Amino acid sequence: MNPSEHPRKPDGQHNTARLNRRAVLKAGAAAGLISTVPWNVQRVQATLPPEQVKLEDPKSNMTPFVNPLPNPLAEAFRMKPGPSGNTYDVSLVNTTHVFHENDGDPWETVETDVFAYRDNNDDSAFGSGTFPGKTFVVESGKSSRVKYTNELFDGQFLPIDTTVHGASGEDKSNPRTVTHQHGGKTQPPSDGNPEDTRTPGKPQVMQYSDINPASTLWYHDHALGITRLNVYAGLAGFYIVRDEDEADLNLPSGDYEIPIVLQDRCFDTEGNLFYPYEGEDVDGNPIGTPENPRVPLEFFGNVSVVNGKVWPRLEVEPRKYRLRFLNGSNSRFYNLEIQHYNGGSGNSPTVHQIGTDGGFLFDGPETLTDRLLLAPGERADVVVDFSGINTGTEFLLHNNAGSPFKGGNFGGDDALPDIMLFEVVDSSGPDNSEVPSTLPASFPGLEELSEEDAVNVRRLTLLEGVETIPTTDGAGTVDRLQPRLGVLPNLEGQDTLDVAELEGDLWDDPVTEDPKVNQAEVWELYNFTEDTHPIHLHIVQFKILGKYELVENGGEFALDEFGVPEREETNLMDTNERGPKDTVRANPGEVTRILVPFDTFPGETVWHCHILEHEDNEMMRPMKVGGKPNKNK
Ligand SMILES: [Cu+2]
Repeated sequence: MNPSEHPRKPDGQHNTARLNRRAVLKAGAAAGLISTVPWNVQRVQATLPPEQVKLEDPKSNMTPFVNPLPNPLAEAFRMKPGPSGNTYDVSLVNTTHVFHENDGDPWETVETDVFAYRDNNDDSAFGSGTFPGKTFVVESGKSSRVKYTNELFDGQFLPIDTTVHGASGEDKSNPRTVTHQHGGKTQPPSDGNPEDTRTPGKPQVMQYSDINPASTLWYHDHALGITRLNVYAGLAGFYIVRDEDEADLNLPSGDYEIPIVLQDRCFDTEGNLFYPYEGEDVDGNPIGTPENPRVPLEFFGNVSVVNGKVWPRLEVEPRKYRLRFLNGSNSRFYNLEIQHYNGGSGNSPTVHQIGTDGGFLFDGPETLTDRLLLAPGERADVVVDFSGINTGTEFLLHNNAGSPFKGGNFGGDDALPDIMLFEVVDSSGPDNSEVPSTLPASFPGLEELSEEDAVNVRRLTLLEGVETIPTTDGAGTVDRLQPRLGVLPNLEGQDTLDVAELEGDLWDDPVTEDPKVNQAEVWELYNFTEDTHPIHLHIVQFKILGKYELVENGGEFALDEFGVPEREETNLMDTNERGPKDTVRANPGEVTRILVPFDTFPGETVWHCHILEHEDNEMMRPMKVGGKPNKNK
């Protein structure tokens, strides 16, 4: 279908300009001319209204479950290396993306301003920038080099809060960017440090060692104070590592292996991406104006966008599929189940989880009897077996995680329940793939690594502080909540802990986490807030030791004779968390204990909450591997 036949409604100059641009792209691609088109003169100025109106009933404009789900591992969707085979040339660009297309809908074609990674080695229209970004597919052990050039000359169209760290009014016309390889054991200069940013016109070369084993990594923007906006606008994609152990497993492959990135978005009444300009003060009153935006505490969208498409649909044969789930949302958690749609009945597919963030499960495949819970940043590698299911049967990928997620709030009105649809179609041939009975050790030694191997225990805190910021008219000040990390102080001699006395540390405070390379440490994450926070450590893969409820005493947390918070004995971690991890859900009122082998590269990097609204407002700390001497316990 030619998009110009179905202009997005309402019609207007804005819309026409976009469609013209897309037509130019298509014509250029057909003529093989894309690489010679001077991109800087094709720019379409963002003409967003000063105050956007959020679309409250998106399903009335966009019929769900009609957009085919793209496969980010399809040949056209892969980032193309240059002639040497391991160098990539990528530009970060303003472009447009079709989120939804359906003849007869009030919005037949939703074509929207986005940020995208453009593949400069791909002359096809597909190379001009996709949402999500094209997929890197690399072999473990072979290093690669990526040049990322910021070409976001049209600026940022989403509301910037200039009161959070790193952000300024300059980001509107000259948005900073830096690309982080999430989950990679990466040399810190190429890790994507939030302060190592580039402005439009500037390139940044990243050297990836790619020593990770077969795993579902991803890449996304990480610019200090505007990460949530850059990622929301489109700067995220898959980074798939392959190895021989994985190839020997005979897992579903080709068309039957599909990475799936779950994101939630809002649109405005014109079809633009909508991101709120309002946050709230400590009393819950809205703060922020279109001219002086304030970051929300979290962002939750009312539209499910999967692999860049609104409420998509995937036709599946009655056979096994390998689905690599990534929660790429800003704040939303997903608790997923594949359930019969529209009152259907009969067999349901079996779901076998084989991998976590950084590789295969330690204990072999696990057949899930419960839902699959994923926090922002987490991945799950699963084999879904649709065999024996009748043609025509439809299944909904259903979510029941509340927002904000507090560890156990399921099934409320604040979930985004509908994610995507599976429809079983006729088989095209036999399924020779397998669910393996055992899985290779992704990181030999990680499973066996024990607490006794650790040189120390760091006791770290997750807190809610209060910060004072200027009112939007500049005439006064207002207090708002600020999520923070910190170090648990020495509390020896106290019986209880009054959380209000803890202040935590800010991004600019001196480094306190200073592990040494090739030493293991236990990190205890004490979550004294009311929400679950996904804590992400850069450049490592760790294992979770356990999650334990903290003992409360008269409304305060009880301390033992050494001043350490007391914990219950029951380990609350899930069995499918036993695998290589780089992001862990730290639940409220619990201590989450992880064992981190810093068998990585020395240098300065970061750890943070992967709720992007938290990360952008101080819930992030520097970490220096191999820096200051360790104080052994
Ligand atoms: Cu958080």
